Amino acid sequence: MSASSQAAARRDQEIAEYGTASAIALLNPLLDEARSDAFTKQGSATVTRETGARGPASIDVDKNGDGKTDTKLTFARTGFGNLDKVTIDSNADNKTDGSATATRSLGRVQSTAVDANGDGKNDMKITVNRPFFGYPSIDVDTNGDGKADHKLLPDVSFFGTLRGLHVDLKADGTNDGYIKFERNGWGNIDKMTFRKKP
Ligand SMILES: [Ca+2]
Ligand SMILES: [Ca+2]
Ligand SMILES: [Ca+2]
Ligand SMILES: [Ca+2]
Repeated sequence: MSASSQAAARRDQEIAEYGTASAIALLNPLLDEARSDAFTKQGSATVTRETGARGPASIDVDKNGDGKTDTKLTFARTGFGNLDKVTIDSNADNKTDGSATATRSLGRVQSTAVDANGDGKNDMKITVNRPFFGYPSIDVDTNGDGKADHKLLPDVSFFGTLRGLHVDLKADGTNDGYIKFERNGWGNIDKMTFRKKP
């Protein structure tokens, strides 16, 4: 693989995996905030990775910015390192409440079916859109009609690095929130912070 196609593969994986995690864990607080129309404290999510791995092993989400974890996501991978399943502990009591199962093609995540409350019914489908030109984005369908109700759009730097995701809460073309990625010295995503407004 050339350096530029390696960078593109990395960006694709980051958008797919951190976008999926963001949709599961971060969209709700942003939606709540949009509904209440009151600006509360900024939330954040802390990423843990296995040594040498690019994608997350687990993500601890502090939805309201009070320093306490509210939701935990744990990522299971195939032997090839591809995302397989996400376990959701929605109230951080170390008991599983739901899960999300990824569908892949050629190792890349295409979509993820989310059963957020563990009742066996899917509550949300997260799809990675890969246009012919431009960067991948994330569609979130919460009512099973095949149309996106929320969208996450990549914010890519001039040099091609993924800086974060714009959140279009109503999928109406207006960005209502922003999820910022913070990276460590090796360029891996360590932390995500989210706020209302683009
Ligand atoms: Ca909290
Ligand atoms: Ca739980
Ligand atoms: Ca469900
Ligand atoms: Ca829909």
